[in-house]
Amino acid sequence: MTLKRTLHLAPLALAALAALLLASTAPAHGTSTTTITISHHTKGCHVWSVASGPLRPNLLVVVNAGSAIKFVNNDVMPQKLIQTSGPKLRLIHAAMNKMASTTTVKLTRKGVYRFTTKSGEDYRWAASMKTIGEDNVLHLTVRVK
Ligand SMILES: [Cu+2]
Repeated sequence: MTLKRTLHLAPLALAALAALLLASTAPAHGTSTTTITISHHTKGCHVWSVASGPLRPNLLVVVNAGSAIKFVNNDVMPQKLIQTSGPKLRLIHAAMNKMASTTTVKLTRKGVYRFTTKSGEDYRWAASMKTIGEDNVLHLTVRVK
């Protein structure tokens, strides 16, 4: 009974959700969402990149206050986002422990924020993947102006 009702309402709910998503992604006053993706790399095991830009262990991003950064973990192991300095943030879902896990950080206060990640063990299906050299420690500096 409940299931039938839910299914019947699904198209409406989807439309409402789509409208919400559109509203929340519209930039206001120069704020935006920057996507930073962690990916697997043979040399150094993992790197990250801003908006599909160059793959590096160290990144610098400058954004306006009120902007957000969305992290996507496409590495073959869990990556936990850790803030090491800057105005204190409450990180939600910081442990990105599945393929394509994400966490979004909203930066409302001006300042310089620094982040790193703590890597976990390779996912079982990726255990045979070989890497060259020491594993990178990822560092990100975000300047919010
Ligand atoms: Cu890795």
